[in-house]
Amino acid sequence: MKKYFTTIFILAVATTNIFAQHTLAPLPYAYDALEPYIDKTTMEIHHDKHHAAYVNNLNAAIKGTDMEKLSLEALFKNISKYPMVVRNNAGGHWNHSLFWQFMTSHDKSGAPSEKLLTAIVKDFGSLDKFKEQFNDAAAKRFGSGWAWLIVNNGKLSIISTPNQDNPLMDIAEVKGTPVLMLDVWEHAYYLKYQNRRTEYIKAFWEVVNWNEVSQRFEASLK
Ligand code: MN3
Repeated sequence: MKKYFTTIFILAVATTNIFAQHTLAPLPYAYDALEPYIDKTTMEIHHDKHHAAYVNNLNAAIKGTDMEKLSLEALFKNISKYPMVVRNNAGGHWNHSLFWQFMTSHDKSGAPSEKLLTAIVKDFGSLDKFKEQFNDAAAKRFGSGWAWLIVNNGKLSIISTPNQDNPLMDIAEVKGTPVLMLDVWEHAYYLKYQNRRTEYIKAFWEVVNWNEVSQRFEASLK
């Protein structure tokens, strides 16, 4: 009997690998960990429905094609050559997987490392001025998209992208390694903040995982 179940299990795993190259990882914290700044229901729907849909749609779009063998990063390098459904859903999957890492509960938010803070002061004048510029990019992104803090040759800059585009894609106006990002799609904030995107952006700073941001910035310098 045990052998029978083992066989079923192996078959199930094998089938999953063939038909679902990309998988949805669980959130790195509880759904309510970002309360009251970002509410539990929003996190449940955002991760379990929206992010899951990007993964499922991506897997369906690449099934049986050469794209199935490529990593998301490899797809992004030539994303202009692939169908729009792949650009949107590969971007959606990669962006959200990273976005979750940049948040944590308010009590664990911490502060930028000394190295990161020095770079922020050098490139933006001060931490407050950096936040102002990031908030501006997030608020002014028309429709759906993302605001990003990226690093390129040690220099920090702020950009925004439409839809699920990201600064790794060949179509990006400005490319770089993301060290912080914010989802400004309405699905990220509408339940709690409705049309008040600026309130959501302000709340985001209360749950930024500065340890993660600092680590990614310092790793980008190596
Ligand atoms: Mn989203």
